[in-house]
Amino acid sequence: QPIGIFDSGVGGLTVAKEIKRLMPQEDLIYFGDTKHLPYGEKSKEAIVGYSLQIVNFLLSMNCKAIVIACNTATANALKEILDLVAGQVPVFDVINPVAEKVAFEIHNNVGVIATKATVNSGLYKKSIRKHNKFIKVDELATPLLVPAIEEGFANHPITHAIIYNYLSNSKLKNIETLILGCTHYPLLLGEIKQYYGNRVRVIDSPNIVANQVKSVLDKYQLLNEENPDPKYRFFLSDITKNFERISKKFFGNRIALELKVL
Ligand code: DGN
Repeated sequence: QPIGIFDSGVGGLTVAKEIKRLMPQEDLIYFGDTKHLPYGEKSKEAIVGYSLQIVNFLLSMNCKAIVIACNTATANALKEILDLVAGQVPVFDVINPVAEKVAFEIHNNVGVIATKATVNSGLYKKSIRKHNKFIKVDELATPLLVPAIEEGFANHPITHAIIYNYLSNSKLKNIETLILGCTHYPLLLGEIKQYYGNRVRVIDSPNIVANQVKSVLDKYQLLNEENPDPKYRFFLSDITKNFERISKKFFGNRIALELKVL
């Protein structure tokens, strides 16, 4: 049985890639809702509606676990997704495991950059401070980054200028740790690290999430023991050139893009 992973577009591939690296025997089904992206600008109702349709699809494909590889969907639809799944399979999100780790391991000022819908939910701050009241958390919406990445502008002077503009915002002035609160942003990791040098620690969210998936699946004996030829299927609600390019870069040429309009 495959692990089901979804995002609004290419961002969740950063999580899928880390899942593949840590669990190379697993079959994966990825759903990118390219027709409805960016989620970051949508209402909660719309994000819940899209997310539930995708989760139903992944369950119908017999997935043994669901990974919400999108912060915006986590921040707006996690509760509704958990209600829908009703314990049939484990559900993983990209905010809670990161918030927990930061709350226990970091003792300085933390910044979060994310989409508007994630920042408006305040979920990072709430989840971190639930575990550790003493951490100062500042969140900044950085909405231009997702469209820039989806348009193929990672590592390009345009994104460079946007990053510099956002990161010099006074809200992030005194941070020592930065959470990339959107699964698209690790695609800009090099440029973000270049801006900060060694001053700020950037959290590796895909690694934290993939480790949690691995340890829970292991605990429930749901990991594949022997699967020398794992299958990777990618369903998109709209097939885009950028998705094709990035997914090939991450997963090699053995991938098939399939159109699935929900
Ligand atoms: N990748 C999504 C996230 O982690 O929030 C957001 C992408 C979007 O649609 N704005």
